[in-house]
Amino acid sequence: MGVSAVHALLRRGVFGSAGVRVAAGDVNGDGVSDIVVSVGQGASPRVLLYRADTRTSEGQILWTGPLGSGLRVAVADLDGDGVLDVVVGQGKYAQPLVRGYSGSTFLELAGWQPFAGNGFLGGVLVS
Ligand SMILES: [Ca+2]
Ligand SMILES: [Ca+2]
Repeated sequence: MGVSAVHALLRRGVFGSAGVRVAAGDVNGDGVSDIVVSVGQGASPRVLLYRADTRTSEGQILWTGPLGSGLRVAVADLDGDGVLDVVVGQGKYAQPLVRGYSGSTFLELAGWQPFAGNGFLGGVLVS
């Protein structure tokens, strides 16, 4: 799946009208960049991973957030294995959560709650 394929999904309205955030990087270690797309604030916040090796228009769902919160995405090597992982931050009006996922196994690698306990609902940016 390349950028043009994601663009085609956007044109078809697959992600609704809430807007999307995109991060790119090789998250399964095959040397080819993959694309992570999160749906912005709106009806169905979720994070989809489009790996280049699967060549499918159906992204792997990594996280579905609470209604209306929106999700932000980035890539970083969270476990130090030399392969980028997917990082997701929960947006405004929900608890500030950050989670990390393996792009190879799709399993959650890490999860933490910055600003816990102070009622902060301003959203978490990840980069
Ligand atoms: Ca890859
Ligand atoms: Ca890693």
